[in-house]
Amino acid sequence: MKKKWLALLMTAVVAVVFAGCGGEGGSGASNAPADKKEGTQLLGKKEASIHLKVGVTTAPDGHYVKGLQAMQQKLEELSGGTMTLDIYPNSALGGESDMMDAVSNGTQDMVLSSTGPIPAFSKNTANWSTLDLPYLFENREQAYKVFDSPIGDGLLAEFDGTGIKAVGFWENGFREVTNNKKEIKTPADLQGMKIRTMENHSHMATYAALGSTPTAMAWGEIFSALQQGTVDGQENPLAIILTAKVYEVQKYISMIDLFYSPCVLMINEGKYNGFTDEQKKWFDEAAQYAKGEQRRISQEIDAGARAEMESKGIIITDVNKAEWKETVKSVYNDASLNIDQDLLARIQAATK
Ligand code: EAX
Repeated sequence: MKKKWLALLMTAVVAVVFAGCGGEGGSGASNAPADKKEGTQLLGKKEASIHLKVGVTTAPDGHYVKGLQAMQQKLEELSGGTMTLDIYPNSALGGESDMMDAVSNGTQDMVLSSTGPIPAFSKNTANWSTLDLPYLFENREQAYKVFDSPIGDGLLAEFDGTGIKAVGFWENGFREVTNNKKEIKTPADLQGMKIRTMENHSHMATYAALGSTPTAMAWGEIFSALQQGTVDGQENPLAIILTAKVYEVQKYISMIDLFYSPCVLMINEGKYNGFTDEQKKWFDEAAQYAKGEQRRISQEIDAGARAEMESKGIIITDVNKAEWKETVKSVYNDASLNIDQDLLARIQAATK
């Protein structure tokens, strides 16, 4: 009899110990502090009365999420803990195109999206194809100068009436091309390669002009596509290639800096308009602060990414960008891209 009680007691002790560990789905998880991860979500303070659900396609330790965490913290500070962000990385809420639709119809509060799906989103945003032209910006300073100017404000205002309020331009970065076959030094090396691009006509036209076969798909599909050979390569900033661990399936990176890619913070228009004036002030201030933080974090990750990946055996190649610029300049005359020549002229004047 005594042994049976002892066995029952031991079982009870073991059950209590495991429950307290709070693993991903363990009973302890429900006791985890609200601002700790649950799955891959990065949830704001449970006590907040307003939780804004924001999705990204990027990894939890990437520059998109870290910028949103800076906004989450600042918003909690400014609002006295009454407002916060619940952050969903890794395409948990879908691809960028899906999430833009969800924010527009109000089934999702916010998204931080690259410009990939924007040109197709609404007739109001036809201008955005212009932003994704190759070699439009030589460096970050030129990009920030344009996006933080009345030119950028005018582009954000194009979303008015679409169900989305476009809040600000954050940073994705200069996009480099990767593949698993060989070093790419000149456009000729890309001939015949299938390259995954964003769902973006300017990017697709550019990779076609380089002699490759552009294949548009949502970011969440990239790993299976690379592993199945549906595509030979992809293109993204080093910060994405590093933090999404693309280098684990792509041996070669060529520093072509083909596009400067911003990303855009968006909130459902009705959700924002429903805030009190004070809540709008807190939200706007937190978003403005986080934009600077996110750009700084992007630069930090980018600065260390090359050395980190080269230390893992990745072959990173510098190219003669003049040759690449010459090869893709025809894209600027591609009538199918609906390029806004006036906007292009204003951007080029601002970056002189
Ligand atoms: O927005 O789809 C892409 O390649 C984007 O750069 C990525 O999802 C981050």
